[in-house]
Amino acid sequence: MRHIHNPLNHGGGLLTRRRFVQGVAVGSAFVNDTMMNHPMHLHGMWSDLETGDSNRLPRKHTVIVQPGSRISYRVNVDARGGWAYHCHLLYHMLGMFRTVIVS
Ligand SMILES: [Cu+2]
Repeated sequence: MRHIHNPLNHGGGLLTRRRFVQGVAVGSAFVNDTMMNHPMHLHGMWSDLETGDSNRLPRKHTVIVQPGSRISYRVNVDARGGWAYHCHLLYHMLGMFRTVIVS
């Protein structure tokens, strides 16, 4: 599982960014090259799924990333503070838990 242009790199590798600026939207994507679902939860802010139709952007707290898929989304960074960002599978939390700081 890889996270592109995002503070969470799910499954190892470099942490590419962990600080957001309030009012600046962030677009990113997950690429799931594992064999399981990863329900990714960013606390404090919504994630709008990019479906290719600008009139249809499902607003999610948890983005479910299917095996072998790529999913992109946008976060309107509208809440200052420190937020958890993690996979909801308990046994993934230890290695796949990050903090996002919005300032
Ligand atoms: Cu996971």
